[in-house]
Amino acid sequence: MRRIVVVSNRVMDLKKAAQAGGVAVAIADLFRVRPGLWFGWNGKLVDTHDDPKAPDVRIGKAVGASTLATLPLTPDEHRDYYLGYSNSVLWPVFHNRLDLARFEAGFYARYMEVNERFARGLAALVQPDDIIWIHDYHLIPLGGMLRRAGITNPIGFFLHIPVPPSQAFLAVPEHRELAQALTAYDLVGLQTQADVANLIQFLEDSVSGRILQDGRIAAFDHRLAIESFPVGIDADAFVCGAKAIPPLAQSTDGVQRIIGVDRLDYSKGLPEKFRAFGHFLEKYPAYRRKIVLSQIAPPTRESVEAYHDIRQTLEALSGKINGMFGELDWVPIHYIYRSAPRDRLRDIYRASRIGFFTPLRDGMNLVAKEYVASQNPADPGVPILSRFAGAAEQLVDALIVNPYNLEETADAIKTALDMEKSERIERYSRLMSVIRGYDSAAWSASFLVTLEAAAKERSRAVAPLTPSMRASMAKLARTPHAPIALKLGGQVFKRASNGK
Ligand code: GDG
Repeated sequence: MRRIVVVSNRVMDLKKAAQAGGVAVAIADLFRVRPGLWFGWNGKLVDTHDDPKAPDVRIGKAVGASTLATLPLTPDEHRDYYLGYSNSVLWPVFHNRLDLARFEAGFYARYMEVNERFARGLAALVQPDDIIWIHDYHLIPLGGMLRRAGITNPIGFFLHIPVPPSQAFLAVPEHRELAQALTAYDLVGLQTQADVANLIQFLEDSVSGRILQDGRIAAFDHRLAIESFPVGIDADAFVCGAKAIPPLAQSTDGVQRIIGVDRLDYSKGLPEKFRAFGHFLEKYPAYRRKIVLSQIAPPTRESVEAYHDIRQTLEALSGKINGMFGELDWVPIHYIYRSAPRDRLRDIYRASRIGFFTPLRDGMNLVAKEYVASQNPADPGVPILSRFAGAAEQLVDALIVNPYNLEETADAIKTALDMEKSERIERYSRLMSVIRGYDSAAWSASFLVTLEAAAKERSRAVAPLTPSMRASMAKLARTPHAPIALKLGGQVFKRASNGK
């Protein structure tokens, strides 16, 4: 079996990754079934690199058939590459918040420098048969840099965050360089089909990319495949059947819980969520004392300026709503400014009648999928989901809302609370079939098989698809909820439609 080289900004201990949530879990799971190398920043800062040109890579102890290879950053690199270009330029622009982007001199140069360091370190570790899978916006230029270092292996890139409309992307001063960097990959994977459309439009506008007959994009002298692979979860890790859960502290008979779990990020729409909940209490007074909103909001990127005000805004809003509607024995909003243990999250999801996930923009939103998977099949809760979360493309049986529309969001809370059990069960079953049909294992497997096929296509003149790849592609075509038809090696592999 070919070794998978996963590259991401942050690398963590494989045991800790399984507890961390999000995509770290999927990577840890992938390494359980395939030999792998995980390469990236170890989270440490060093004053200087001994040799500014040397990559400074540390090889960790192998766990099973997998190894971690990490490097530290200097404080300057962390400031300009991570907090600067990655999180003060690309993150806000990709979440369509040009107003929060800080196009500062020096950020991009350091972003390129760190990517060069990653490329030098990784190129020395790549073996001829490896498949290289690079993750996220911190590392867009890395694939092209590896190519220039002579690496001919399949190289794929997956973007976890949304692709903005072309006009917003074009505002980034280095948009041509980023476009060219993206075209160096064999495959670019995105969360949704809307993202695919945005990226193709951007490549047309930025570097005159053209769509070829086989669906790939040609730009410069490269051809790349761009497809959507919606990130899934390990559903079984959340399912607990009909098992009763221990009661939550503060749970009172007759009081229903609405749960929100979001990093404290401006993209997650937390002030809008609190306002919509306040509006619900005002508009539907009969529900007061019968409902609480528990919002878990772990802090994130606190040293980035754009994040400074969110905490204060939320504290003020929750204080205002609690002051306005609360009683001596009922507090409407429980706002928790720290993270909860992963096994506890499942119980909290399950004990909540509504899952409230209303980001203003989100690549996917795994929390919405985790919430559904944790429900009691015999008496499930209802997810309310923003139409601007990538998950809305798949989870069409959630109550889909526009988070900017307080009226609509407040009404969705009422609809969810009033929903008959039979309808809740029907919606839950359809949602679960989507979540199980394309879980985290299907996500990584479909990305990797598509990447291998796309890389073969690059050198098709000399190497046709192998029988085992052909079999994998045919299997992928039968996977429900994996969108888009593939046309590779002169053959069409049409995937099953979304089952709707
Ligand atoms: C990015 C994209 C995309 C959250 N709070 C706690 C906790 N979590 C875990 C959740 C979930 C993960 O973190 C969060 O994933 P999301 O998808 O909701 O959001 P981002 O962190 O913004 O992730 C996003 C994702 O990448 C994957 O591609 O979906 O759009 O922005 O697994 O459970 N885990 C624990 N305590 C918490 O308080 N233990």
